[in-house]
Amino acid sequence: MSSPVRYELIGDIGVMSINNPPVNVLSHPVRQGIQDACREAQADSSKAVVIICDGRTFVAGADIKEFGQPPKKPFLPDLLNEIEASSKPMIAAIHGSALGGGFELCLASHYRCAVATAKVGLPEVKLGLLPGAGGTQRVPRLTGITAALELISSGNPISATSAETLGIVDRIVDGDLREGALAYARELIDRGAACRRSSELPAPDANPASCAEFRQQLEKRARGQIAPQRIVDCVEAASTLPFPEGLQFEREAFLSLMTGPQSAGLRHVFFAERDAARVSGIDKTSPQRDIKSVAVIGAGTMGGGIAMNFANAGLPVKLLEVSDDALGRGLEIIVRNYAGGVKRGKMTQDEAIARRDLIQGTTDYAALADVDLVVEAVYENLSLKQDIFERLDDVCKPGAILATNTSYQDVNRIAAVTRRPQDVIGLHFFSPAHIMKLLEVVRAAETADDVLATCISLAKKIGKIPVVAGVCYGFIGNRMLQKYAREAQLCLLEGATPETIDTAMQQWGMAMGPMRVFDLAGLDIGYKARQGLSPEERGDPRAYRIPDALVEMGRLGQKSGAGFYTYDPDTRAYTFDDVSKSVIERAAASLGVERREVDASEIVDRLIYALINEGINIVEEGIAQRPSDVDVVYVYGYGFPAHRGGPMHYADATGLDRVLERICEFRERFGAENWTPAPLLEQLVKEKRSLDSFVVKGA
Ligand code: T1G
Repeated sequence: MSSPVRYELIGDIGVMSINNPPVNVLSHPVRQGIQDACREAQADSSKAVVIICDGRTFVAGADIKEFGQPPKKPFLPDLLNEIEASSKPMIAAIHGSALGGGFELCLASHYRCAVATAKVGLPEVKLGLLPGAGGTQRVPRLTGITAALELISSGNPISATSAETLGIVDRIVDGDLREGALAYARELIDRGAACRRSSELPAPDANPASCAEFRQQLEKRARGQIAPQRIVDCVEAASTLPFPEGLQFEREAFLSLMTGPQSAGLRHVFFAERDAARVSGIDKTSPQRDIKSVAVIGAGTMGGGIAMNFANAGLPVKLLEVSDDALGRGLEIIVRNYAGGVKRGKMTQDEAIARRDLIQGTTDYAALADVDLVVEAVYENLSLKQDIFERLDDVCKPGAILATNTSYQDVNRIAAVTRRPQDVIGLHFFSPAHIMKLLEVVRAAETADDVLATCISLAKKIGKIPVVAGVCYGFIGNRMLQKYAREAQLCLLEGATPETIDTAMQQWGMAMGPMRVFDLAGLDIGYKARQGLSPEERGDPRAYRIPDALVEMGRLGQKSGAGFYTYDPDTRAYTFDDVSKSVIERAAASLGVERREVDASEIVDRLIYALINEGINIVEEGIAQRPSDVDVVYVYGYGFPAHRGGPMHYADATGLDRVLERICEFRERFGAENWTPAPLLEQLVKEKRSLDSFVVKGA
């Protein structure tokens, strides 16, 4: 099989071209090809060598799929040392994104040129890793400790021009990169430029204050994560150890992270996110409908955020409300959100204005006659939604996709009121809709394949991560959340406090404790949603005795100044007050619940294993296509710690036998009503299999 690396001589310049689509990762054949080309260049008549890539990007990193497999020589750090030791100047020519090992390849080269649109970065930390091929030793020598700490611990790519300012890119090339790189090589040869080796630069000045400050920042920003702290160790080592020892120090830290559970979790999420968009019977060649204009029904918080998503992607949006007042309020929210985006540096003022101008308000359904997609985002009431879909069925052109943003309602019953159920789908955004990346794409019984394919690719276009869900109460995420919330409320009744529950879950890794999440979302949302539910859909009545009591006394959560906690109107500082305490105690007394000490480990296991058990039921019923889809939903939609991989991955990592054992303990203590083990869990434990090995029928 031909090597993915070509080497040729153009006059007295060697050109090494890497071609390993789609993103030129440094798989073993690529590393071998680079080594062969580098050795050939040492012996030929070349006076300098350009390293360049075919396709859409420079090398995007090591091949993550190879991690965990027996390593094959040449190992990347050794290969890069060989590149750096070259007797002839090595010149990296960058386009697209030079990331991870790809950027380390550039750093081991003696010179670096790039087109202005290129980006460079070391995103290893986002995989629970750190640069393992010299990045933590070469970058500090080029930029100093502080800039290196920011670049490596954030994992965020920077522009070629920013990299030039930092001194890690030497030349910005206008026009064709290959031509520009050859001209730059010519210039270097003509001026007798030496092989400039980063490893031979003086060690950066130690900066213990900067290191200490980053350690503190990272404690908060990456709570519970190991890799960020190890990055500081390695960068610090660059100022205290000679290069070879620093490289060894980095290698040991990298290998320790690579074989640890946190990187396994983050790498799982990386691939799970991409797998989620795969639907059996649908692929990139499947027919799709053309979406050139969109309408959103409802200009509330959700509707406004949804409209922004499409405007941000350059699509004109008609935003419909029932009155000019409601429309005006909705458009004001959008203007405020864009102003916030400008203030946070997410966009320029001009970009904000251009996007805002793509959103046109209307109160007339006739204005929706020509749109290609409508997203209904009104209040969670089935009959209201059905009325709207009847009107849309009359007004919208044939072939328009009619989507509902419902969080819970039965999309089949919404589709049933139209004459075009094949055009109806659920697009469940998460609040705040213009920020949260998750999008549950709810496939109803009659949703056409091209409608589903269109919505999956449209989700990516608007920067969302699509996960396909079947129709059930709460789809994937909210159905699991109901069990998680149930256990939180029962722990509260039994003696835990909102603080002990929130602290336990946040220390375990959840972005926010459940009590604060409920207060933030508004206790009245659940209260109103429950009014229209059957007892079976409502679940354990004990689980909402407290929130119902709080709502009925006007404590709706943060928006009313008090819920489980009271909130300072200025600082939003929250405290657990006596009113809330007495509501809880009264509820427990009325239910005959004996109060006791509920420790953190019991809280964590009850809430997380409730999530896991329901997630496994969801997989078994085919509501989710695969277990990793459940992980994507909970990591991107509900703040589950990505370094634990998501509920399903965490269950596998814990051991399904251990999970089953603990659930059976809870069944003994709390009853089978809430704690019947998922049949699939029992089956997998019996067969000694993992969730990861389970493929949903027809997926
Ligand atoms: N390894 C293996 N496969 C990868 C990959 C990687 N590093 N990066 C992407 N892919 C696959 C991806 O799964 C998908 O596959 C296809 O390529 C297109 O990706 C030693 C240890 C480069 C910005 O973390 O950020 O180097 O779904 O859909 O949206 O110090 O891919 O088509 O089958 O994401 O245009 C460090 C990870 C690795 C970069 C392009 N590098 N990749 O985004 O396409 S560790 C990274 C990305 C490392 C060294 C360390 C993005 C992208 P499929 P895509 P995209």
